[in-house]
Amino acid sequence: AEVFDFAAIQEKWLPVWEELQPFRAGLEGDTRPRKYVLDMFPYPSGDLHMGHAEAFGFGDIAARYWRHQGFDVLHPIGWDSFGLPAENAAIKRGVDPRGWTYDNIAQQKRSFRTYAPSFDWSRELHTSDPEYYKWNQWLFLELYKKGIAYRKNGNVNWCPVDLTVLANEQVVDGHCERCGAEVTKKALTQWYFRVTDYADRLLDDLNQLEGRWPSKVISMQRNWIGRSRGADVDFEIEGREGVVTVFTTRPDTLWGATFMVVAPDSELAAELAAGASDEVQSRFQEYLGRVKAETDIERMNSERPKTGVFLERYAVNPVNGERLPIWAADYVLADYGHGAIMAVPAHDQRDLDFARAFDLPVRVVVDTNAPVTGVIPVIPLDENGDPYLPDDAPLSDPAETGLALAGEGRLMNSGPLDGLSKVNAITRVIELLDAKGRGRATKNYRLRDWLISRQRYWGTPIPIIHCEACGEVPVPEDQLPVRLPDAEGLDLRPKGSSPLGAAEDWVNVACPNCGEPARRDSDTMDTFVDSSWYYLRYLSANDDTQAFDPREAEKWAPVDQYVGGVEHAILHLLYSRFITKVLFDRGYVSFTEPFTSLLNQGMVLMDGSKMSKSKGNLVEFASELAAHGTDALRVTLAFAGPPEDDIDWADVSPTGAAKFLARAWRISGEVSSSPDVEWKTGDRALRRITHRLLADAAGLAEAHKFNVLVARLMELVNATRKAIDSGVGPADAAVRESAEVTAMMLDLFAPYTAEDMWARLGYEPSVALVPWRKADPSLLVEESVTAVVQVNGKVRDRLEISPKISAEELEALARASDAVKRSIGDSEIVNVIVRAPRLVNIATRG
Ligand code: ANZ
Ligand code: ZN
Repeated sequence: AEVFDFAAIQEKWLPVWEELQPFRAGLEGDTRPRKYVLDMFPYPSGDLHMGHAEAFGFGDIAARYWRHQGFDVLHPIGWDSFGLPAENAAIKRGVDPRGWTYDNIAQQKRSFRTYAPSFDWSRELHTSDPEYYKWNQWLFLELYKKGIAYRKNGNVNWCPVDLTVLANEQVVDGHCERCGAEVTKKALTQWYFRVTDYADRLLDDLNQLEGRWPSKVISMQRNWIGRSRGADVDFEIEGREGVVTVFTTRPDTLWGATFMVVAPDSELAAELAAGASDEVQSRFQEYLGRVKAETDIERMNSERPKTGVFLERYAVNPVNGERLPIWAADYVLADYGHGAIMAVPAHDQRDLDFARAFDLPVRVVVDTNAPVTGVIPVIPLDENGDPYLPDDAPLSDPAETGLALAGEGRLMNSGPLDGLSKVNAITRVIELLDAKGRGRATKNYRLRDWLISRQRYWGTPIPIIHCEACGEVPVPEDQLPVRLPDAEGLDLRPKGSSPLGAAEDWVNVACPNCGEPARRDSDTMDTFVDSSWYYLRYLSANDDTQAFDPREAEKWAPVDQYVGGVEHAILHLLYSRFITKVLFDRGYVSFTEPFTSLLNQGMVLMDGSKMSKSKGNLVEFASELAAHGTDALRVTLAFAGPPEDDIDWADVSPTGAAKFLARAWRISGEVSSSPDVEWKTGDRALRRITHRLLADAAGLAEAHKFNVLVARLMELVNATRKAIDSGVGPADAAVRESAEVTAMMLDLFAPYTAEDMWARLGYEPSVALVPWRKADPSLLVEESVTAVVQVNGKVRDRLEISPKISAEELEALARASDAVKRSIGDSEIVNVIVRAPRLVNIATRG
């Protein structure tokens, strides 16, 4: 047989594509409808890895598919090239972070060139270019003008080893995500973006994304924003002017409050302690010292034994005048709600644990055994979250059982609320408090403002000048960009203040306002700022007059299909959504969500675990690419399973993929009819298979069932092979038709092979621009048969297939079925019996 030499084919077509530039988008006069397909841009740490191969492979399938469907597809590429790894490499190896970064970009570009995603290279961007970060600074100033960017002194997560501020999500179980050191708190003046002002919109607009984003990502965003509804209630403190406000989600339990707890690290605690006895004061100071070393995560851990200090002061319950002792305890956080709570031990587990530890009273005010009917029917849940039917058993006593009565019920021991259901009692008590001016309905969020300043070198300088007389002065727009000074001569080692502060020539400037000596802000921006709006910069990547052209945004944005890892499920997506809303409010864009549809690819694993150098199980992209070539690698990744699932490299077969490609390619060389054959003279059985695939392929591609599409292409190639060998022969029109359709569809997964097939079939490049063929309905009515797929004897799926299907094809289709995969789960396949075309039985173990 003819030798399929993937390397020769790659070498042949790369220069042709580079000459043709078939993937330039938005050319003048192009009237096609538009699609914007975007992959999360890579970070240039070393060469591309298998994760990139997978993600960019999927993104490219989408981009190529839409092009075949007649769209002008924008599929750009750039680099997220600021950030800590460059700086750490610089510190470790004494190299220049700039040089390190751009060398890596060059390496990744070389790999991309061979891997051949259909990028529009004319829009390439790097966030570390002054041409990019100039607009990052512009964006900062836009936010600053609106009061959305502001500076405040706060306690920040601090890594004592990396000597840097960490965002909440970089703290994993109280430890630094990067180095594993225990995270502490440090008081620093920092820049923030007021993302909390957008909390409601960030939450409510998630509804628009339902069904288009993975539901897991949507719920992670919801939890991160963490809205709770409840009430603020004002308490007076004996011997003190003014009120202390607490946030509660259960104002209905106000009559059950038996003490108050304040966060030890709040101003209120310090003030109250200052008025207490010397002994309490010193106990409080000692306790505060311990609490400061704790992380929020530890403090929120409900399993920890409760600790606290009684402050010898009393609050007054606004509804019944009762005196409530005030304690300082670490389970109340300073920066959630108001940093103080009313404790209702009978109905809140943390309060109950505390009350039992310090022998404080417990008063039941909700009869959780009373049936609740009424406007909203409520089914009570037991401690496992299962519904149970209330019985007549007496109420258990939380003080004795240690179990708070958190469920639904009717109010008791609560004056005017007695007998009401929880829901109605909440409404009623808020009315009562409102009338007295002692409380009001309110909402609270877990979301915090976005801390954007970093005391590091390799990032966008913050465009602010600090002047003794004028205060914070924004750098005038015509002086942007504020360029990053050379790293040479600067000590980049982390020390808690920015290395830029030592760049004397750079940091000392005249105040733009009064002309007196002033200093530049020496912090740089979190790189999540860079990536929050890059999708817009691609639209005007070469425009040096504006960040992006709103008219281009109108044409292309929002992104139709975004592809990237689930590790960005929270922050990158949240911040992009936030910045998009800010730009919407400022009139720069006409949409409020940046990414219409999102695909999270799974991970590439090895023997079931994450690949890493240290484990010695790293599958290198470069060596796989060299060994199997672009197309076999891409087909392997697409065929391995649904794109959302993890791929275990130990279970896949690039050699199998290469054999399939060779089979398809050989057919294109055997076709002996000319391009002007009449399709309708072709063999009907083969044409049926071709047209059934044409009928299904669009649906499969749009539902991201790429693995099934590949399996169907394999079926078509095998059927064509059989037709050639079994008398239909290579001159039959159906053989040409099948080969052409194969080339067109193979372009999604194997662009080189597809292009070469296309040329062998007598056409000009590029197959990437060939319009999608339409299925002929008269060929779709066919005697198909139903194959039954069983797993361990149980029917799991039924497949409509050709009666002529081969055993291997049937087995491949059966293994690609979602239902079958689900039922196999993690178990090992020990035997597969195939009786084509009727039955596949898969036996598993474990
Ligand atoms: C009284 C009460 C009674 C509460 C009851 C709950 C159950 P989420 O849902 O997370 O928003 N809380 C308020 N501020 C706090 C803080 N700074 N640190 C720790 N806990 C705080 O939780 C709201 C509830 O958490 C509030 O409602 C308050 O306790 C507590 F049967 O008030 B609750
Ligand atoms: Zn000044």
